[in-house]
Amino acid sequence: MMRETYEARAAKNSNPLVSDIFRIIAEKKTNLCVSLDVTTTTKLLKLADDLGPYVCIFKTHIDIIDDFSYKSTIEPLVELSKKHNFLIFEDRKFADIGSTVQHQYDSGIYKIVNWAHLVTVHGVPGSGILSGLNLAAEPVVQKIGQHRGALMLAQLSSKGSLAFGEYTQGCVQMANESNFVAGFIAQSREATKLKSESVASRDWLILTPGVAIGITGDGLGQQYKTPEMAMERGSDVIIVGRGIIGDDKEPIKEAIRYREAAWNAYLKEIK
Ligand code: BMP
Repeated sequence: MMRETYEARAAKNSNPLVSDIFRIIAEKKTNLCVSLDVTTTTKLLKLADDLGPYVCIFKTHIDIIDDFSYKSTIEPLVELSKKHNFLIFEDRKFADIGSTVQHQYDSGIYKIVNWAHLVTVHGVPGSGILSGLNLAAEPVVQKIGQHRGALMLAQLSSKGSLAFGEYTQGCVQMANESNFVAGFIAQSREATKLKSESVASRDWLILTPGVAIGITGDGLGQQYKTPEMAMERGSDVIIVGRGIIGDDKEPIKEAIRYREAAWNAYLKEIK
């Protein structure tokens, strides 16, 4: 499919966080997000420093870090995000009522809202989930002057996922009614278009996980497509975990390879 450049979309987008992301992608010439699914702070920070130049966004699952502490895990990660100009995306997959997610977002040991520019959100509970998250984000946005936003899980990459069809459409409807949503986790842009379009669709940011080269699955339901396939389906940013940081990989070499594959696929499609 043909697409506009990231620069053009950055200039037009009314959501400042989405504009920032498109700008970083264009400046660093990378539409790669690496999923830092590791269980120690040392590994997390080493990968963030080594791969920082090659990514626009790092995705974390902060609750799998064995030796987590705000001071030794988050503070250096935030410093690295400034050093290498990447954004941080905590893949928290919020899925509760508004009041509960508000506290899950701003309290506890992780205090996610303080440091994660993006978080993932399920549509299952209804739109109160977005209102609750937004309530937690408002004071932080005011205080530190950074933007915050949600990516709704419109589709998942895993086999047998129940997120398709009417459910996906419901998520898009919910997203349309909230300024807190920056875009979607999805396997195709097409799925994030409303069938009954009464309001003009926003220029959503689409991130696509389940991307790897030369492997189709992981034996636990993950289903992989190549960077080219994800980009052909209208993705803006590919998310790669084990394809780059897996035990048998050389992360820098792989990050360069995936970045090139996704960036070349984008170059082929621009108007
Ligand atoms: P990997 O590339 O190693 O399979 O990792 C994929 C990452 O993306 C994981 O962190 C997983 O939680 C996340 N993810 C996914 O795989 N599919 C989805 O639909 C949504 C996700 O967040």
